Amino acid sequence: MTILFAAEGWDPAPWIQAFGKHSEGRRPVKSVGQDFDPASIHYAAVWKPRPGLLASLPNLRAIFNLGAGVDALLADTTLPDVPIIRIVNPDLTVRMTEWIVLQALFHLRQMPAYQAQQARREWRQLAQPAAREVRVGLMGYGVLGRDSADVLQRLGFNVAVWARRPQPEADCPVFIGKDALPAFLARTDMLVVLLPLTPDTRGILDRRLFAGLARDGVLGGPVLINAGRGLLQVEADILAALESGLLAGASLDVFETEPLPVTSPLWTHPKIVITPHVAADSTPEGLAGGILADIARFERGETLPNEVDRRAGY
Ligand code: NDP
Ligand code: OXD
Repeated sequence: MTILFAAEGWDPAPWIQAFGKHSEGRRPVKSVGQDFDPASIHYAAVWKPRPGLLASLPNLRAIFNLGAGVDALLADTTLPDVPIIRIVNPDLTVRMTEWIVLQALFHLRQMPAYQAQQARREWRQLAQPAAREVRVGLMGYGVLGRDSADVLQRLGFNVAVWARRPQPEADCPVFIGKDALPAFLARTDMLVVLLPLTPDTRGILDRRLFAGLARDGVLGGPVLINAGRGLLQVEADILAALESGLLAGASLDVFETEPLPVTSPLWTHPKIVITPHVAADSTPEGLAGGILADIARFERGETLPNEVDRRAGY
């Protein structure tokens, strides 16, 4: 019951070591590039594997995606019909919440303006709105969104969420589906995006959406924080919105093209904070034990909680 590790551009050594450690050497692991018999592979732990690779494994039983987002994996039209399990892990969730909270506080506490003042050696105290005065609108209330919403609420932010289906457990206002989007946007000063990339969400962060955001907030204009996927956003529209004042600032971890090309005007825009798709990393130590535990459950015939719904695309 061998695992194949296939993650383009990642060093396989720490992953093989982590799988070895957590299975006490009982679960053989091969990586792409090593010699292996395709028929010996029963599980694959992958990140953006070469299209066609998984279809070439005749005895594959399940695919473990080494990230929370499965858009790149589902783009492989030859994927075999076996369960796809995506990463849901406290380690990754906490890292994402750290990044979201960091960006929310950065904009709340006017850090872009203070950084510009520092560069000019200018001592000027700006207005300091309270978190409770800021209406956060969180698009995507899944594993990551729920944790971010929880911590933002504890910091005092006035949080509402937008999702596809009803969220009976939510302890904040919930807006469901396209029909509710205008009302959700109209009460949003800080738009936090933790959506997956699907045919329904591609390009959703565009000029029309920005025009629907609240214009009467305490931040001097709406702020966009996107850690979902780059293809959710139309970057030309973000730049135009920042120029016209439709947006007052943005924090972006994900981009239409990654790595972000050196020629992109986003790099030097004074109102944009850029990080290179690092909001929440997958580490071997953080993930290998969970994958092995899932494989054990799968082999006992139990259903796995984080199976991807291929039709919904996430
Ligand atoms: P989940 O699948 O748990 O949650 C997705 C959420 O998005 C759900 O609330 C879902 O609604 C909502 N959603 C999906 N489609 C729509 C739609 N058409 N309209 C409204 N809401 C929609 O995902 P996670 O929280 O685990 O992860 C979210 C995304 O974060 C990943 O897909 C990935 O792209 C990104 N990510 C980015 C990382 C980074 O480092 N930048 C790291 C990890 C993840 P419902 O609840 O109704 O199903
Ligand atoms: C993920 C990512 O989906 O790293 O986990 O973006």
